[in-house]
Amino acid sequence: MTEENKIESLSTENRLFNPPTNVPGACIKSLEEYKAIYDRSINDMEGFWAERAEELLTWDKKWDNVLDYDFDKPEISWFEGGKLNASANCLDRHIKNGRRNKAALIWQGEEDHEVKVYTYDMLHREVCRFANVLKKLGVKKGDRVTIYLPMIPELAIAMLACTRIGAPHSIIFAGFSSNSLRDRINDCEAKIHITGDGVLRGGRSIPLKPNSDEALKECPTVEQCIVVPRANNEIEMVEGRDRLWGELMSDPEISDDCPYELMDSEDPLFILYTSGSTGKPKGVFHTTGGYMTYAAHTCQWVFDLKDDDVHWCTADIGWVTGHSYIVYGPLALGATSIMFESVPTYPDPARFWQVCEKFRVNIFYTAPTAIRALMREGDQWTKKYDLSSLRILGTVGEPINPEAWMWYHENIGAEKLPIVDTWWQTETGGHVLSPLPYATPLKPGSATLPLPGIDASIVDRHGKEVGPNEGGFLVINKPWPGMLRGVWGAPERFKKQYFEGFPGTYESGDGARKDADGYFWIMGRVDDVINVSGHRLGTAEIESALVSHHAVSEAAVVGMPHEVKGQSIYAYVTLKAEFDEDDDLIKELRMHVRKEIGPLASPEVIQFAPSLPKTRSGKIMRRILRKIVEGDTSNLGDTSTLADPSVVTDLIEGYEEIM
Ligand code: 6R9
Repeated sequence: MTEENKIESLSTENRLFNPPTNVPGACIKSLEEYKAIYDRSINDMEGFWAERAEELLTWDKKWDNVLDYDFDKPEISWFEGGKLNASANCLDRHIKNGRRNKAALIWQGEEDHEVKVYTYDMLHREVCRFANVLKKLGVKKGDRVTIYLPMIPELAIAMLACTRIGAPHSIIFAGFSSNSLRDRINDCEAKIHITGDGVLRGGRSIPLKPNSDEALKECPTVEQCIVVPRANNEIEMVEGRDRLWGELMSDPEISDDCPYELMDSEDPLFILYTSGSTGKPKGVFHTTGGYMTYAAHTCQWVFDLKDDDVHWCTADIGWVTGHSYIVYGPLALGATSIMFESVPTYPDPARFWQVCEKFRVNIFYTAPTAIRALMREGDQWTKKYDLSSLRILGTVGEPINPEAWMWYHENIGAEKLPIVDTWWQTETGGHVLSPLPYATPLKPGSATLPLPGIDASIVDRHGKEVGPNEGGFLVINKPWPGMLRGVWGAPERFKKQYFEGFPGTYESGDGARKDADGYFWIMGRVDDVINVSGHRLGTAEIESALVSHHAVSEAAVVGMPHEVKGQSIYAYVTLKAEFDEDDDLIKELRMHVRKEIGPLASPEVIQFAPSLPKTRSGKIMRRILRKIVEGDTSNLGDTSTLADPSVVTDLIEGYEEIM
């Protein structure tokens, strides 16, 4: 029986893949080099980060103090006294240093022929113009602007324009409902709201403006609403409140030049609401100097990003991944970043690979959910295009099941490319646990080692470090520049959520174990742990055992109330396209899990599900699945953040048929 304060691990994964080492020009060339840098970064944390901040960013005034912090209060401040501007770091300095005509953003629209390329100079001009528009509308340093747009260039332009004038932006996924939108706008008390007429997604057109209109009825702080046409929808303009982007931008009074605001290192840069929880949204906020240092630092080392690389992160900018690895990280480094409007399966499941070939993509970063979805469609799609430009692959968002990792490795990585499985959170600002592509030996399913500057541990409920392969709570012992500085307007919540559980450390909320080589294996959210007869099991290992069966493409497990065991395992399973749902397969899957990781983990019930409830960023919402198996469907919490709320109705029907 597991001790009450730990999580039991059943995993048997032990494949190892060595990276190419001593690659000429690589940022970090070997495991030894990583270890030396890591040790230094922990022993001389301030010295390490001061060097990185100096090297990566242009500061208008250097800081007085590298770090001040107290996790008990909590208060964290990096590079106090330093002055800089994020948009100047992403644009102005590149224009002066020879990248003026380099592609900054390549926008690939929903249809293949829709491409827009913005050079650094062009992007700078658009950003300055829109910054001037915002100023003309009365936006001042410190005012908040909410952005609710599809993946179109105006989204990146608007966010950089906000940072240029020191107005924190809060981007809200264009998939969120009017209620979610309203709550977020009110929570940050936005002055200006930017919206679109609609979203194009996989051949469908989804209206957006009506959601904004509905929300704004109850948002007293919003003075003006700016509308960007994209989907050819008819736009109903509210007199006195609504303005069209194009009209504002073509105003002859608007200049191409907008001097940037000098920001203090600790001035807020943006607020981003974390999705998926019930109750009041949580506005995680980041500040200028630390976040920018961290985004640039991780983008450079984890992707080994070089000047002539084409970097493609497939995330939506409404998710933190898009903030850090489509916009702020790549642009701070002067790279070329692709912004993709569409979905992986439109017009067919080869879209990602076709876009990789088309733009000769070097670094490709996506989510396990996308990999599993494409794996489900079969291998034939990956073979249609030339993927030889790819150099580094990455994943983020959920634990990648070893089988999905192997599929990615074999079909996209030609069995040789490094895969960086990056573990991090909205709150961490950038990657925290991750391989370095030319240094770290890889184990499928492990986010491997902490990045330099990160002091992470696995502890039991009392904060005591656990032994090798014992599961526990993942905490971070020291601050890092990219960590959140607060929950907007809710200092008590900030303290309670992240610093009270394990005093003196940052609490991530994830369960994990560290193996004998010091590799981290994420076991899932601590809230999702399943307690079977006193054995506390993480979701990730059981799901991975299911996905390792050749018929399965995706699985989600939750705890179902059980008279004797306390909880038993209820599994939702999505099959690959060519397999049929039948009772024999259910038996086979149970046996398979039993064989892979043991009888304890064998699911009591298996329900076939053509799709699973996911957030817009592709995370399985186990909270909803748990409610279903607890028979508590009257109160599913906020389901409006789901990518497709109708999935839930199907699952409830399926559950009722079985039980
Ligand atoms: C960047 C992002 C954070 C949560 C995090 C964890 C899960 C993210 C992961 C991963 C295993 C990885 N997560 N990356 N789990 N391996 N490589 O996703 O931010 O939306 O705030 O989610 O996502 O559970 O705590 P966010």
